[in-house]
Amino acid sequence: MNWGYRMSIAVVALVSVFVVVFYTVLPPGANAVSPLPVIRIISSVQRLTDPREKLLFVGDVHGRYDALLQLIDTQYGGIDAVDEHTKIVLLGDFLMKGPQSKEVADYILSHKDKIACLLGNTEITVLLSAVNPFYRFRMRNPLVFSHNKTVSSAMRDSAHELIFEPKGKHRAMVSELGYPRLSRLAEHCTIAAKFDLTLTGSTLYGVHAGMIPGDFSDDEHALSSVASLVNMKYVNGKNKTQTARKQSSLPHAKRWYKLWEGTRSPVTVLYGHDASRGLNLRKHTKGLDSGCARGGQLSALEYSYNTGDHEYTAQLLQVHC
Ligand SMILES: [Mn+2]
Repeated sequence: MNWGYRMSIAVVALVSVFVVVFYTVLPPGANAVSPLPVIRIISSVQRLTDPREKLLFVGDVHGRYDALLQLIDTQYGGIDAVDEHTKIVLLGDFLMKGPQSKEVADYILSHKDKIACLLGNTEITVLLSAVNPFYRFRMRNPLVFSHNKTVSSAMRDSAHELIFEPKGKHRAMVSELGYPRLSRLAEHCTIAAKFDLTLTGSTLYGVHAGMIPGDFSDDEHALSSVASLVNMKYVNGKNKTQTARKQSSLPHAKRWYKLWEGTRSPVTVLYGHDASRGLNLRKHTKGLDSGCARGGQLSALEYSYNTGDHEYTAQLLQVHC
C-alpha cells in the first residue's frame, strides 16, 4: 500500500470515530449551542376586569411586517398610541414565508408589554433547529416546556408523520435572526394564552393550531400534546387524543373545531394555522389565518366591552397583504 492510500484510510477512520462519538456517545446537549429558556405552555392567566380593556387577536403574519404595521396603524394610529388597556396577541406563525421576519421579531420584542406572542409550528421548528444545529445528522436536543413536556426530534403524530423537521429554510432563519433574538422570543412567547373576561364570565383562549374541549381544564393530564396545540387540523372523532395535520393520517378524521359545536361552554378559541380554510368564524372557534403569506389578507378580531348591552363585541379587521 502506498503512503497516500494509508493516509486516506486513516482520515476516514478518524472522521468515523469523531462522528460516532459526537452523535451517539456524547450526552444530549453536548453539541447544542446552549439551551433555550423553558417555554411556557400557557401565559399566566389574565383577568380582564376593566370595561376599557381590549384584546386584538391577529392571524398568521408570516414575515409580513408591512401588513402588521398597517393593521396597527389603521386601528390605533401606531403602536405608540396603543394604550395600557389594549393587548395585541399574535396567534403564531409570525416568522418565515414573507421577507421581514426579523422586523416582526424586533417589533414584538420592542413592545413586550403591548404584544403577546404565541408560538406556531413554524417557530417551534425554527427553535428546534436552533438547538440542533447539526440536525442533518441527528437531532439530540429537545425543546423543554413548562408542565414537564418536551418536543424532540423525530416527533410524529399518531399516524407517524413527522411533525417538526427542521429543513434548510429553518436553518437559514436561525442564521438570520441569531440565537439571542430566538432565545428572547422563546422567553416571551407562549404556546397558549387564556383571558378570563370577568365582566361576562366567559373565557377566550389563543393558540396557534387549535384546542380540544377539556384542554387546560383543572386536570393537567387532559392537556393535549404541544404538537396538537401548534400543528393539528384534524382529530379522530372517536378518540380525541389522536390529532393530525392531514386528514388522511387519521381514522374518523374531522376538523378539531367540530368538537366544539353544540357545546354550551363559555369558551371561545382564537387560532390561525389553517389558511386553506381561510377566515373561519364560528360560535366557539375563530380561525384568523386568511392567507397573508400567499397574498390574501391579514385578519384580526378586536374584543371590546360594550357597556350598553354588557357584552363583549368582536370586530373584524382586515388589511390586504
Ligand atoms: Mn401553522
